[in-house]
Amino acid sequence: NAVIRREDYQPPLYRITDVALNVHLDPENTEVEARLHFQRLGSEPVSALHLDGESLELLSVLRDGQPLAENLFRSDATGLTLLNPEPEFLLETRVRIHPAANSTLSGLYFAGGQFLTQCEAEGFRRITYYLDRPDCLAKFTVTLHASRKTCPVLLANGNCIAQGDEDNNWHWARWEDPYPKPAYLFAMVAGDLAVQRDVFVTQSGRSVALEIYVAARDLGACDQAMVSLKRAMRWDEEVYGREYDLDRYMIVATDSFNMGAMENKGLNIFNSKYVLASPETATDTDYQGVESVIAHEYFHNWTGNRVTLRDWFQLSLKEGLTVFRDQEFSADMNSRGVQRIGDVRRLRAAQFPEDAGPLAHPVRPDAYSEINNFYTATVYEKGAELVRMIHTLLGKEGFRRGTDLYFERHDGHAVTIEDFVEAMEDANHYDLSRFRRWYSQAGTPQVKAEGSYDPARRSYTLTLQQFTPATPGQSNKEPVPVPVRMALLNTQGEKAVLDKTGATEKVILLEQARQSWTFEDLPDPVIPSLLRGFSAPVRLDIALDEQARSFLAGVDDDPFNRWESTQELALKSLLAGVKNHQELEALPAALEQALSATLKQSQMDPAFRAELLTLPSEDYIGEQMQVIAVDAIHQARETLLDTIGAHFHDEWLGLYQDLAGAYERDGASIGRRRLRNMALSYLIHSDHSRHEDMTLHARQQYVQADNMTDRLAAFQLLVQHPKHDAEDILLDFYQKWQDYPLVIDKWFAIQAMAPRPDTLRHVQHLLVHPAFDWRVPNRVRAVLGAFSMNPTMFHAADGSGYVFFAEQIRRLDDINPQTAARLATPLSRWQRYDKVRQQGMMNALQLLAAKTNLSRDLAEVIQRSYP
Ligand code: DPP
Ligand code: ZN
Repeated sequence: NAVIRREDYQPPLYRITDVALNVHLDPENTEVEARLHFQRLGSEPVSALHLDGESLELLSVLRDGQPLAENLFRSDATGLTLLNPEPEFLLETRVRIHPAANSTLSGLYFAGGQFLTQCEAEGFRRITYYLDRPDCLAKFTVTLHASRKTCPVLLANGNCIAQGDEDNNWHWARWEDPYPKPAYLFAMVAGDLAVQRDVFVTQSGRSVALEIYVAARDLGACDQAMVSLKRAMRWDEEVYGREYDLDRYMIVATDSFNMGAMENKGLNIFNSKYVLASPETATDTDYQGVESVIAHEYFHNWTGNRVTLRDWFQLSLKEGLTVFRDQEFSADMNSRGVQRIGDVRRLRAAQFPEDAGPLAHPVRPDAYSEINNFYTATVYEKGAELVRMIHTLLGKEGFRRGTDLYFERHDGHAVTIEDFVEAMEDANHYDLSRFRRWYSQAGTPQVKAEGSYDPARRSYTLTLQQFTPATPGQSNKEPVPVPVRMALLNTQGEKAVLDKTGATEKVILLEQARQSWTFEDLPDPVIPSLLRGFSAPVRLDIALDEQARSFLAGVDDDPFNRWESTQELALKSLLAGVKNHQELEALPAALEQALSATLKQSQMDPAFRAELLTLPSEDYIGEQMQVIAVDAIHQARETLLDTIGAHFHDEWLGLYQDLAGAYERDGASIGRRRLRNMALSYLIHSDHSRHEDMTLHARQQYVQADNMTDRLAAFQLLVQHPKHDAEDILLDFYQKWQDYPLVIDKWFAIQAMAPRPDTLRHVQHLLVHPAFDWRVPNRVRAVLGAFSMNPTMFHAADGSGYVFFAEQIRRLDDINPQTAARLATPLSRWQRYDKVRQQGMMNALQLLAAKTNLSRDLAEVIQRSYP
C-alpha cells in the first residue's frame, strides 16, 4: 500500500471555483451529474490532472460541452486523469453509484430508509470525480431529486434556494452554500424525517433557524441536543467572539454512522447516540455525551470549517483545538474538577497506551497509508492537551489574542498546525520553537520529581527530570517544555507563599532534561502538589510516602490532584495485591483513612465524591506493570472492592438510602445518582464476607427505576455478577427496549463486557441474535468493541478470545473496513502480555494478515502492529 508523506505535500495544480451537482437519488442506482469549473493555478502547462474517484461507474464525460475524446482522459480504480487540460475549462461528468450496496458508510449510502453522506476524510471521491483534498475549496450548489413519498425531506449544505415537483411523484430541492469549502465538508440527506425547530439570536442580532432531524418517534428525545446547541453557540460568542455564519443550522441523526458525528457545513450528521436522549432511555453519561459532541461539531464551524486544513497531516489542527474547546465548554457547563478528571481518565485509558505501543505516532503524523486510521486518541486527546498547554503558558487573555489573530489571518484558508502556533507566538511575542517538538515527537514523556526541605536554609528544592521513551521510527527524543502547575502545602495543609509576589500557585516550565528550583522563606517542611489540574500530558513519577499521599488526599485544594492522590493510594494497594496473590486481609491504613474521610464529607459535590471513591480500572493497573498480569489484576481489584464494600458496609447502605430521590436532571441530582449507584456496587461487593444478598437491592432498583441511569446501573451489576443468574432480567430488558436501538446497544455491550467465564459463549450467541446487524457500527461495536475491552475474557489465557475476535474482524473487513481497522487496534498491544498471550495475539494478527481482499485500512493497522 502506498505511503503518503507529509514532506511530499504539493499544492493543487488547479482550483475548482464552482461545483454544481445534480443527484438523482435511488437506493440501487443513483446518478450524479457534476459540473466543475477548473482554473489552472500555475502558469506552466499541465500534462495530466488526476481527479480522485472510487467505486464510480463513469457514464459520460464532457469538456466545455463536448464529449471528451478518448485519448484525452484515462479512468481507473483511483479516478479520472485528464490529459493536457486547458488552463480553464468546464468539466461535466455523469456517474452511477449504489447507495444501498454501500456498507462502508463512506460516500453516499442508504441506511434505515435514508440517504446519507460521509465525506471526511476521503468519501467525496465515492460520489463523483473530484480534487478530493482539503486545500481545494469551492462553492457548491446541489440539486437533489428523489421520490416524494420515501424522501419528503431533501437537505444539503447552506440554504435551500429553490424546490419543486417533477414526474412520477418525484420532487427536487436546490441548496447553495455561500462559503467555499473542501469536499470533506459536503453533505446531503434525503429521507422521511421529522424535525424539531428552534431559533437562536446571535450576538449581533441575526436569527438562525435551528433544526434537528430525527425519525418521527424520536421527536421527544431532542431537547438535550437543542439546549446544548444553543449553549454552545452562546459560549463560542462569549469565550471566542465567534458567531454562527449561515441562516440555518441543521443536525440529522442516524443509527448507521462510523464516527460520533460530522461537522459538515450547516448540515451536521450525527450518530443518533449523540443526539437522542430521554430520561427513560439515556443515562446521565449519555446526556453528557450529547452535550459535548453537539458542542464539538458546532465549534468546528470556526475551527475546521471557516479555517480548514491544508492536508490531512494537519488533522489535529482542527481536532485537537476543537476537543480542547469542547472540554472547556463542558467544564463551564458542569463541574470543572470532575470534567478534568474524566478527560484525563480518557487520555490515560486510550492515548497513553497508544503512545506506548506500535501504533504510536506524533500529533502531527509524518506518514500514513489510510488517513482514516489517524482519527486517533493521539490526534484528538493528546492534540487537545497540547492546545491546553499553550493556553496555560499564554494565559486566558493571551490565548484569546492568539485565536483572534489566527481567525483574522486564516479565515477562508486551508492552513497548517504551524500557522496556528505562529499566530499564538505573534499575538503574544512568545517563543514556542521548542514547544513545536510536542507536535512532532511521539511518546509520553516521563517526569521524575524529587524534592527536599532544608530546615537550616528554610528552603525547598525541587528537581525535575524528563525522559521520553523511544517510539517506532523515533529513537532519539529531545526534551519538551513541560508546564508544571505547582503548589507547596505546609503541615497545616495551607499553600505556602512561593515567591516575592505572594503567589501560592505557579507554573514552572521544565525545558531541559533536568532542572531545579529553590523556594525560599519556608518556615516549615512542605509537601509538593505537582502537575495540578494535570497541566501536561506526562507520566509523573514522584516519590511520596503513603503518609504524604494520604495527607494530600485529605487537604489538596486542587481537585485533580486530590483525586490523583487517592488513586495512587489505591493503586499501591492493588499492585501489592497483584504481586502477592494474597487477599488483602484489612484495608491499608492510608487508603482506609482517605476513603473514610471522603465518605464523611457529606457537603462535598457528590460527583466528585464518587470520583474519589472509584478504584483505578483494570486497564490502568495493567498500564503500570511491565507485563500485564490479566487474572491477578482482576483478582486483586475484586478483592479490594470486596474489602472496601465490607469495611464500609454501613456507610454504603447509609448513602444508598439517603441519596434516593426523585429524578431530576440538574448537576447535583446527576452526582447523587452516580454516588448512590457506586454505593450499590460496593454493597454487592460486601456480600462476599457478610453472606447477605445485596443483589436484592439491585433487583428492586432495576424494577422500580424511573430513569435509565438507575435502571442500567442495577442491570449491569446483576448481569455482570459472576454468580448471579440474571436470565430473567436480560429477557425483561430486551423485551422492554427492543424498539430502542441505543438501549439495545447497551444490552449487548454489558453482556460482552461481563467478567464471567461464559462470556465468550454469550458473545457468540449475540452475533446470531436477530437484533445483531453487521452493517450497523454501533451494534458491532456494542458486541465486538465491548468484548475487546473485556480485560479478562478477551484475554483468556487459552487464546479463545483472540481467535474468535480475529475471525469476526475478517468478516467485518469485507463490510466496513474503517470500523474493522479501528476495532482491531487492541491486538496491537501484544508486547504488553505474557508469552502465551503474546502468541495468541500474534496468531490473531496473522490470521487477519492472511485474509484475501484485505482492506487498506486493516492492512495498515496489522502491518504497524506486527512489523
Ligand atoms: N466527525 C469527526 C469529529 O468531529 C471528524 N471530524 O471529530
Ligand atoms: Zn472533530
